[in-house]
Amino acid sequence: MNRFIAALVAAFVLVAAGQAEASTDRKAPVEVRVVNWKGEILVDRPVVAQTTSVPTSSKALCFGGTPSDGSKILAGTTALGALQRATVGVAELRPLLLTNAFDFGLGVCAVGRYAPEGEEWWALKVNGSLATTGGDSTFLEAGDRVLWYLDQSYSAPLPDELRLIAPATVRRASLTTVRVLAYDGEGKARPASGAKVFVGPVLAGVTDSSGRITVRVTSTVRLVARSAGLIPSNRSVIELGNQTRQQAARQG
Ligand code: B12
Repeated sequence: MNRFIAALVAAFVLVAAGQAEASTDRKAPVEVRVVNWKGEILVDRPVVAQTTSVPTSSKALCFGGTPSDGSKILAGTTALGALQRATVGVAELRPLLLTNAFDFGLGVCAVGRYAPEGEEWWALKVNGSLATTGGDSTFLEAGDRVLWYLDQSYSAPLPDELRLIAPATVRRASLTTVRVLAYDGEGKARPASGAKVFVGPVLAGVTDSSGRITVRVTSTVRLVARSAGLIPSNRSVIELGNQTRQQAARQG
């Protein structure tokens, strides 16, 4: 009997721990990038997205229909809510111009001063795949990677999206191998060979046929990968563990 109670208590503790972890996860950030077809990275930051209010506008006519001025509360963590929060404090990306003219959800016409002209349009990708629902009904999990991309033309296929994978920290100044992948619209990844990898503003070199390149890390650095005609990668930071500890020791 005692064993039965002990098992019951253990099971309860496990469930409670699982729930605590799940609720922590909900507060964990998603990664939001806003990029245009000229290759400008307008935002790349983690966001703790939660219930968010967004404006709608009678001037949001990019999809046609008859939108109206108002606002909508987006419950939970959505790709549109994440965009709204990621652009806080970035004057050129505010406000969002959103249409509510369609019963299946909100559409993004403009992100601040980035308003599509001609055949341009704002596309939404999550974890490399084109979303099949609008931003307000695309729900996110902790750690998801959201890309809002101002594409040059809806008549041409969307360019592949680069992703740079690097260790978050290295223990000492060293040569470090990073990898670059290219995702198509369906989220299928392939090695991105011939991609240029920049360490800060400096070109470190070009990836090999497996998408890899070795870079020298002597301090905390920020990397980005670019390739003509493709969507530039996330900005990836590699921290130098030693330096962080030394700095902490000096400050302490
Ligand atoms: C053409 C099209 C587009 C074009 C529209 C512009 C143009 N000049 O043609 C472009 C490429 C811009 C587009 C974009 C997107 N689209 Co679209 N699109 C369509 C498509 C294939 C045809 C629409 C159409 O012409 N209907 C005929 C006309 C006469 O009817 P209409 O009501 O006036 O059509 C308008 C609306 O559909 C509106 N529209 C189109 N897409 C979307 C998406 C959202 C979220 C909203 C609010 C409005 C909207 O634009 C149309 C014409 O201007 C439909 C699929 C379908 N067969 O309906 C998908 C469809 C409407 N799109 C869809 C989606 C998901 C998107 C994107 C979110 C994709 C993405 N991952 O980025 C984006 C919108 C992102 C944003 N900025 O908010 C979904 C919507 C599903 C849902 N329940 O949310 C559909 C149903 C496709 C699907 N997955 O099955 N789209």
